[in-house]
Amino acid sequence: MGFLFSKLWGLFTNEEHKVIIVGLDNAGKTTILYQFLMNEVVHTSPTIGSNVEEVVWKNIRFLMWDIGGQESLRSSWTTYYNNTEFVILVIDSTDRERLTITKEELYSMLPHEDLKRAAILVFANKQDVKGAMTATQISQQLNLTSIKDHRWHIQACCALTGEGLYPGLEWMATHLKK
Ligand code: G3D
Ligand code: MG
Repeated sequence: MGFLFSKLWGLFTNEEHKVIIVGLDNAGKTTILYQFLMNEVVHTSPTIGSNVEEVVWKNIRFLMWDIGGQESLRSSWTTYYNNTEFVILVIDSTDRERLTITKEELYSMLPHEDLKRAAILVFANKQDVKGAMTATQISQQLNLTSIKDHRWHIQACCALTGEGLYPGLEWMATHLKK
């Protein structure tokens, strides 16, 4: 009964699905968020604090939080976790040196109580840059196949052109919390 009610309630209210966009500074988080909003490249400056925008796609409403990625801000990520349905982890595929930091951040997030039911979408961004790591290489480095308690998916993309971003959204649309 409670389940049916919440289902119906969701239909009537056209509920929002909460998404947090995380990743190191300079990965392309803000560029991705604004691509979703207006399909054009915007000039970003390093995010201080967070940006939040509603992205509507195929009648699904996503509330997307773009959280600043500088080291000093990463400890505050947890304050955004509550009710999160999707974590979008954005990776600068040219940044080989800091991939291990991303890995540490990822594995410290996953066990968090508020993210227990969240699905993880990894964007292997900046694929337009020559020599960028492929999604497969990043997947191996991050050892994604070891993640058994969260649904996850990795998608190669280029935030500047938007290529790959909508296939990512498509995956999210098929993995909404039931
Ligand atoms: P952040 O919000 O994760 O910190 P930004 O990252 O969205 O601010 O992007 C950081 C820089 O990377 C920006 O460059 C942005 O234009 C660039 N960028 C984002 N996505 C891509 C991509 O797919 N390909 C390439 N080549 N660059 C990308 P600037 O020069 O404005 O700092
Ligand atoms: Mg930013």
